[in-house]
Amino acid sequence: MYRTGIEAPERVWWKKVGRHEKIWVWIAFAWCMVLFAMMPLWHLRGGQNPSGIRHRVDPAAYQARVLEFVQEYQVGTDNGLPVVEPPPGSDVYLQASQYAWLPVVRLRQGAEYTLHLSSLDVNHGFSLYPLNINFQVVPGYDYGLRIVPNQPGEFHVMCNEFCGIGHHLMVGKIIVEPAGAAVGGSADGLAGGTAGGRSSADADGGANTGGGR
Ligand SMILES: [Cu+2]
Repeated sequence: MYRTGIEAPERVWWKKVGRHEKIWVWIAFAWCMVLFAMMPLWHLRGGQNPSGIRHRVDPAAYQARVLEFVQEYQVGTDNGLPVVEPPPGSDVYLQASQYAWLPVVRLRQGAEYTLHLSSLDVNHGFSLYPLNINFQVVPGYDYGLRIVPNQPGEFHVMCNEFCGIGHHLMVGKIIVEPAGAAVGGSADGLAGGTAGGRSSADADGGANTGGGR
């Protein structure tokens, strides 16, 4: 017998979707909706948004502000870099450029500061070793993070965004004085052995662990 295209096929000629497959489709759909809802939820309730202010800034103006900050509060030098000790509650200006963090900052445990971060040239990444802190440093933008240092010690500021040939050398320093220690004094003695050979090894470690973004 011949069949032609004019004859209609049987009414239900396809195989119906199985019950289990339907269940899986609904589970997958429900999970997609959960993830979809999590995006705004993370933004609003995740506690991961920057804590402070952010606005546009001209890199030259930012550099000038950093120099002003250094002149106002410099207390010494550390391997040729100015060491700056601003009073509690003040604005702290940290400048990223190829391939240095400027200045070295000395803070007080338990005091609140607004830590400003900006770059003069390309994107850099602020990560505080050995803590798990990570922040983008973008030219043209001033990010002011409200911070309260809660543990004393010397912390290395690593660049974790590949920024050029000298990226691995880009190591800065933040010193946190324990609460109750005497304020002021020279920072020359603080350079010690940490700013030389060891810090470049730290920079390699920081670049490897932080560069995966
Ligand atoms: Cu870098």
